[in-house]
Amino acid sequence: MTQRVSHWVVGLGTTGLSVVKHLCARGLTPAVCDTRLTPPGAKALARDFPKVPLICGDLPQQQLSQARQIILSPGLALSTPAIAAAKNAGVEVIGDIELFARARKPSSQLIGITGSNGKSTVTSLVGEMLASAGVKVAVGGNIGTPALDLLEQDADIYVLELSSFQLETCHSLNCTVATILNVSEDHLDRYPDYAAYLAAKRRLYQQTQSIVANFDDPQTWANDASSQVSFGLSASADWNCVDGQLRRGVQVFARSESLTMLGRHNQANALAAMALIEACGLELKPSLAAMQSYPGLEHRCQTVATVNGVRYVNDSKATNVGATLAALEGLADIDGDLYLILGGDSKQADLSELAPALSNTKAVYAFGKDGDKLATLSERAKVVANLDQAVSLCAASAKDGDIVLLSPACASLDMYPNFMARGEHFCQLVGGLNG
Ligand code: UMA
Ligand code: ADP
Repeated sequence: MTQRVSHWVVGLGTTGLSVVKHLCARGLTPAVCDTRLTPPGAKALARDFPKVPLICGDLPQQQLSQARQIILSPGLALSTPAIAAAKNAGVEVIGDIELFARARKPSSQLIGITGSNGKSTVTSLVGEMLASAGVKVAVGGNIGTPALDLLEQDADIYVLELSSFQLETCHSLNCTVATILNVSEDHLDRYPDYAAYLAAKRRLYQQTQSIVANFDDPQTWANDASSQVSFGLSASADWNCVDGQLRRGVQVFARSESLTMLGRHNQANALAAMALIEACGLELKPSLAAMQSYPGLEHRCQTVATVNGVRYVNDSKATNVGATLAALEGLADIDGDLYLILGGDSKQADLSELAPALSNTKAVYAFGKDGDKLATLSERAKVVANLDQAVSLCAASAKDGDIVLLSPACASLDMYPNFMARGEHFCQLVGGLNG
């Protein structure tokens, strides 16, 4: 490629493809590069955008440094040498979310949702609640549909799930309301330290008109806490849960037992969703039935089956310690014994916070890359070869009234393509047990 290219799209996954589509629709012809030899979007690019060149393997550092703009996919860090060099040379480096912010119609409202856990649940819950109230709503971002693809829908409100990676490369979102649901250790394989991860999340608050914060997690508070609306499980939060009632101040909106979603953390998620909708200036009443009947998303604390009286729960999306702690807390009151399956890649997290919670379990089975580390957390923990062995050992010991919980506290990528595949494997193994 001899001609100087003004726009480079770096990364050709779902984000990269959506960026190419967006730029081409505006009459630009970008070039694309990806460090992977066969990036997932390569076939679609050749089919739909045959004039867009693609370089795979080493990033073309010299050409990137001569670009006008680089649109970086979230899977690649800003510190990637070729990207850092281009930035130092004065090239604008942004992500797909920044492009979305610049292109959305000014009259639309935007709800931005980040946090270590609960993002997808709250994002889809808010989407369902708004849709049931007749609002034209589009839901996407880190949850799956790339933000730029949402522009094809004529929405009045956009609801975006935003990862810390996406927040690193945007600065002009201008959300109507934004929330950081909670922050606990995650992605420490990508950040130099926890402070850097938290700082990436907090960038969201510089790009919003109003803030919904978690009363129980000061890391999520606005710099000027008097300007925020809070949600939390204590009476002191603006949106609170007292005596089994979900309330705004003392006004009751629903009973917590009316929620289909299980666990205390999902009560907090419902409060956050109501606070976000209120901040858009909308009545909540038309959305409450949808909130109550919302079943939650697959692979998040989901009962898969009950076999011989033993309940099997799939929480494969628990890819960090905070999510597994929430699941264990949610199941703390069961009458029977709890068997826990942990395992995968901890992403260099400090796992020690899990240790006290393991005292409530009957047995813990750990597998995968960090199986050995996980097994040192409790005397009840044993290393096993894989999920198959973990499920069969649980099934051999568990009795009527017990629970077997897959809540790995780790990413799945050491053994599975993604957390969905891990959760489906668990469902399959449970399906194969003799009832
Ligand atoms: N990669 C390379 N070389 C490249 C580009 C990417 O090796 O040149 C690798 C990355 O390190 C990563 C993988 O390829 O492991 C995917 O990266 P990507 O940027 O191509 O990802 P997309 O397919 O565009 O998907 C991204 C989000 N993925 C990530 O941030 C890693 C998706 O979130 C998101 O749904 C999608 O954009 C649409 O917005 C997934 C995710 O795992 C669910 N997110 C992380 C999380 O939730 O913990 C942040
Ligand atoms: P995210 O998109 O942030 O990963 P999800 O809604 O997909 O969040 O849930 C991921 C994991 O976190 C699941 O194991 C789920 O049970 C758990 N979880 C959901 N909401 C919360 C919360 N508010 N606090 C802690 N854990 C949560």
